[in-house]
Formats: sequence, structure tokens, C-alpha cells
Amino acid sequence: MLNSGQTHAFALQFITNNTEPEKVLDSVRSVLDGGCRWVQLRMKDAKESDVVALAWKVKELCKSYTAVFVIDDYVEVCQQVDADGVHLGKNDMHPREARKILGDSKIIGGTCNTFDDILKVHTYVDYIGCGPFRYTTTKKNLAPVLGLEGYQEIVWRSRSAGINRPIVAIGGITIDDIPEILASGPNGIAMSGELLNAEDITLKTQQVVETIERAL
Ligand code: TZP
Ligand code: MG
Repeated sequence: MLNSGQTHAFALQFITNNTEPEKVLDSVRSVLDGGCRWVQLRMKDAKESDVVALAWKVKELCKSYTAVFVIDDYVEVCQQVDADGVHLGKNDMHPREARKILGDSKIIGGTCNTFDDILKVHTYVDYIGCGPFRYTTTKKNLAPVLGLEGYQEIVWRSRSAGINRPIVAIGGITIDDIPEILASGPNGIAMSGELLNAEDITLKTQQVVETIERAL
């Protein structure tokens, strides 16, 4: 579960991409230098041993910046390297099972594309990753895009139902989208491409962090 010192870190979650380990580490270092305090290691179609090897390194890096470190998909790897938590999509282990395995000391995030998805997982997760905001090539098999109206509806229905888990917007988000997205209800922003494709990742991260702080 999240502790009070970690909740502020929701504001910006950086999601790594599939590339060589050294490049992943460089990108993580760059966003941490820019003020991001939440990193999700996402290694699609990787060998589990490769995930473990890189997870140890990302964990150490995050620790030196007191940043939260979450692993996408791999509950066992989270346990093995003692990461802060795991992020689970709709085709991964159900958060109910993950909670049984990981207990309350770990953070569990869950992907939701609809309010019905939120109803299914909200009691087991610490935060909800909700998207996609718009089309993105970063993820395969993308769910239908939500846009601002989608967030307004999903967040409003969740809060009306007494579901108060943080909701983090994801999918094709650029720095210019941040004020409107946060005004429509979500509590944080998850980004991959916008940061990774920047000429200066650290500078872009600083600008994103400032934009989020102004908007929240
Ligand atoms: N889940 C929904 S969209 C997405 C994930 C992991 C990709 C986010 O990356 P980007 O590059 O910010 O669109
Ligand atoms: Mg997944």
C-alpha cells in the first residue's frame, strides 16, 4: 500500500520503453534528474531473467532519488527484487491474487479503461491507470480512446460511488494536454513517449513536473 510520503509521487509516472538496458537506465536517470519520482519498468515480451536483471539496477537508481519503483506485469519479479510495487493490466494476474501474494506492503496499480473495470479492481489496488487519453503507438492492442469527456465521466462516476483511489491518466499525453486532463478529474499523469522523445529528457521532465504542479 502507498504511504503518505509516496502519494505526491503520483503526479508524474514515467514508463520505460523497450530498448537496451543501458538506454533504459539513462532514461530513468534523466527523468529522476528532472524531478520525476515514480518509475514503471515496462518490458513487453522480455525474458523474465532480463526483467530481473534490469529491475535490480532501476531499483537502486530509484532508491538513490527516493523515487517509487513499480514493475509492469511481473508480480514474482516485484517480490524477488523487492520493488515498491507492480502495475497490472486487464490481461495480467488479477489484483486480488496479486494482493494475496504481495500483501499490503506493496503498491498495486491496475489498468482500467471503463468505470466497470474500476468496479472490478478498486478494492485491491492503490491507484488506477486510466486510458488511453488518445491514440499512441507505445502500446499494442489499445482500448478505445477516452479523451477529456471520458475522464470526466469515469472520474465523476468513481467519486460519486465513493471510490477515491488516485486515477492516473495515460496514453499519448503531451505536456500541452496536462492542464485540461487534470482539470477533467485525474490525479496524475503517466508518460512515456513525450519524455523519451524529447531532445533533453531532464529539461522536459522539469517542465512537465512544473506544469503538473501548477495544474493540481
Ligand atoms: N497503457 C495505456 S497507453 C500506454 C500504456 C502503457 C502507453 C503510454 O505511453 P505514451 O508514449 O505516453 O503514449
Ligand atoms: Mg500488463
